[in-house]
Amino acid sequence: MSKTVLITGATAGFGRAFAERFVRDGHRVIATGRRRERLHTLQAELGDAVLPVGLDVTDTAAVDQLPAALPPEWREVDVLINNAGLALGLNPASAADITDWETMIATNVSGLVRLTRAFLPQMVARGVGDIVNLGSIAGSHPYPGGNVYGATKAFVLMFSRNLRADLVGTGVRVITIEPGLVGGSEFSEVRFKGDRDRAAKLYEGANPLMPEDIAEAVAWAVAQKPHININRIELMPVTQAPGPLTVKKTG
Ligand code: NDP
Ligand code: 8X3
Repeated sequence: MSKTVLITGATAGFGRAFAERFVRDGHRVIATGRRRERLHTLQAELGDAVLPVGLDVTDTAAVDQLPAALPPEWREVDVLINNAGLALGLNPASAADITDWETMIATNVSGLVRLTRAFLPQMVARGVGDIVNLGSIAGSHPYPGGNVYGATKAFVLMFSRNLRADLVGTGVRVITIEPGLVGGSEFSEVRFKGDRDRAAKLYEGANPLMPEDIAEAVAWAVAQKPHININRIELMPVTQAPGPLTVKKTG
């Protein structure tokens, strides 16, 4: 059955791969993001199954008004993919840029929460719907410089788990996807403020996951029978594993 899938951050990386995958699987996609020209290119490539909608998830009024602003035939969103997000900087907390922290919280936490709140009522009323939230391994595995980024993703995980507690019995499902190192997106270029060489070095020889791999996981989770909720998927490349605890000896 064809579903209507709303994706935040569909202009690059995972979001774009999700759009391609869901359209290929016969679904309709509301593709959102700030870079509107990219959304129109996506529609030109994928056809009328894509509705491009410019949206900054930190624009609270635009998010609140979005459900009613959609064309009537696109308003029943079956799958909301809260994907828009970013890491800014990798400095230790004492040297981090406070505005970077605020931007990550506004996007990864407040934006995601607000989108969810905007679309949940119609899902609960219809007794069906999927909220797919993009967490990260950074939400459960701390690393130097991960400070606020990791904390926003820990929020995403616990918010998702609490949503499950609220939504039990409604038919609405909540799925958290927690990827590790994934190449082929703009994530590190954004984190390193446009330093493409530094970003590229991170993936060199690492055989990272790719956005299509994350799309495969999301498509699989959403395609499960209605009585199955895939709570969490944590996935990493085979080349990645958690590190040991550190002890800095003083003498
Ligand atoms: P990209 O940088 O390639 O894509 C991020 C997307 O988010 C872009 O489409 C961007 O669109 C959008 N976005 C950013 N800020 C806003 C905003 N204020 N309003 C609306 N859209 C916004 O990153 P990825 O595809 O790699 O990351 C997608 C998600 O996955 C993020 O939440 C990230 O934290 C998470 N993740 C990424 C991993 C990785 O290694 N790549 C691993 C684990 C999780 P635009 O600028 O046009 O608005
Ligand atoms: C992105 C993965 O390890 O760079 O969420 O934080 S990591």
